[in-house]
Amino acid sequence: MNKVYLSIGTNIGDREQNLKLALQQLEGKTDVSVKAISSIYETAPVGYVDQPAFLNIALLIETSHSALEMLQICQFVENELGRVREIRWGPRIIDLDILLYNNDNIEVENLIVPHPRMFERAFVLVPLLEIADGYESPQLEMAKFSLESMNLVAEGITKWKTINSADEFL
Ligand code: A4P
Ligand code: MG
Repeated sequence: MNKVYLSIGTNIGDREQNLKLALQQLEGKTDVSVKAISSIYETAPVGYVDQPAFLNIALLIETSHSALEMLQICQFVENELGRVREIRWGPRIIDLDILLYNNDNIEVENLIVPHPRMFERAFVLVPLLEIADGYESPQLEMAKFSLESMNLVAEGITKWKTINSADEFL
């Protein structure tokens, strides 16, 4: 089985409901099993700052799908939730990004793993490290190291809701 960490973000509409719908869609896919879900964090927008605050979570998934198949699944879920791509880094109903796929380094035309911007983003690292399954991988070590140098108050990261399990959340 492959271990995949995903990051999910939303800042339009009923944000908590968007997260739930995304999770339900993922759970409904064959061979996708959600093993851990982080708390929900409210986070200040990064990149394009003139937009509402986000809710962000991280998930740990076990799957037999390849990384490219997981990307297709993520994009399918984004489309199902009605995502329209307008401004890069702009407001979105839902964004599903692959953070890590096992310990692999992948660089193909439409997929880069580890996610190229994850190590500089507290809104990714805080939820990820909450559910990180040990620090045996160099990538998680790197995530931990990167987060240590960040000021979470300055980065605008606050815990919005504690989530203990996917079952409880859905
Ligand atoms: N792509 C390449 N690598 C990956 C990967 N590891 N996972 C490609 C997912 N997709 C990957 O993504 C553009 C292309 O990236 C895809 O076609 C895919 O083939 P997109 O989702 O269509 O467009 P985007 O969301 O505008 O780009 P991206 O790269 O997902 O944006 P970012 O960099 O993730 O930024 N601030 C807060 N607080 N919270 C957020 O969640 N999110 C963003 C999005 C900006 N600011 C934010 C947040
Ligand atoms: Mg994306």
